[in-house]
Amino acid sequence: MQDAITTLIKNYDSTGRYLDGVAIDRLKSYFETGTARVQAAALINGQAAAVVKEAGSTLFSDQPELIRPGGSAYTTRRYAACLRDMDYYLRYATYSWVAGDTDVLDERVLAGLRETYNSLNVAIGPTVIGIGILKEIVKAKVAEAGIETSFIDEPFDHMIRELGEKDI
Ligand SMILES: CCC1=C(C)/C(=C/C2=NC(=C\c3[nH]c(/C=C4\NC(=O)[C@H](C)[C@H]4CC)c(C)c3CCC(=O)O)/C(CCC(=O)O)=C2C)NC1=O
Repeated sequence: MQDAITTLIKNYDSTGRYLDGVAIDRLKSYFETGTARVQAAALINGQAAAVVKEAGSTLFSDQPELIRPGGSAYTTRRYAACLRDMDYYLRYATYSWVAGDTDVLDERVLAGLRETYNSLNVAIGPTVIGIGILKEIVKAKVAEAGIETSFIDEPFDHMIRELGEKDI
């Protein structure tokens, strides 16, 4: 698993270069947002269950066919699995803020996920929409707490991009 610093050092080391201006600027901006990243993670950790619940309600009221017979989240087992997945997306997004890198998402969340969803007939389009809903709820809460939000979108956008690449 990589973070902002190990990714950068690996990149420079592989070509035997000293850190240059570009590298220093990147490190500076990571350190400058460091406290805010940790504060945002702590804020969301404290209300993760409520965030997931709200995101689920919004998703199912926007896309009611999901919870009707034949829908991707129909039956309490599938409904619960969907909310659990939303909780995974949220928790790993907080790790990614702290790491300043999306590698943790590739490694722990996205690897093999499309194949799993396809084999279980879980709808990918609505999942992508659900991740977008999580992003908006989280961003509003972080902004409301007076914490900088510049880094909030990155992990959600990464998951949306990677998961939504094909057949939405
Ligand atoms: C930490 C990394 C990680 C992820 C991401 C993960 C996802 C994940 N979601 C699953 C199932 C599922 N995921 C969903 C999700 C949804 N259904 C919908 O209609 C919505 C669109 C969506 C919620 C937004 C559903 C319904 C299932 C159950 C499918 C089934 O077994 O029938 C499964 C199959 C095994 C299981 O049910 O536990 C995995 C592996 N597991 C992991 O360990």
